Amino acid sequence: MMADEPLVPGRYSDGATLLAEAPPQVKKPKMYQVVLLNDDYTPMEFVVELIEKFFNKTRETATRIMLMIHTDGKGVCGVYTQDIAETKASLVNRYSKEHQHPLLCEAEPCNDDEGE
Ligand code: TYC
Repeated sequence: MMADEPLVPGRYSDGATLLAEAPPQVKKPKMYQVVLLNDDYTPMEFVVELIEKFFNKTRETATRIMLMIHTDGKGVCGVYTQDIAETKASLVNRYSKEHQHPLLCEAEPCNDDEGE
């Protein structure tokens, strides 16, 4: 690299390449909400225990979420990064199947401009 060339990223006449500094990686990850869907068959007690077990909620919070799903059709049990949300949803679906309940769990992207 020649002394009188400005120190900017690019190719220099001597064949040297100066790379630009990477921009800081400070973007917030996109978040995903894990929702449970209502159905007519899964017992309320099973849903409450499942929410306590997989989403680390107290019995009171789990009961409130379960009743919200029961009346509104679905409800958010937790918000996580994509990997964790999708893993939780499949673990919950496997657990429900193992117990012969039709309960369905999904991971869906959060609305970005909510709560900002
Ligand atoms: N609707 C169910 C019942 O009356 C209870 C239930 C709640 C099922 C939440 C699923 O995600 C659910 N037994």
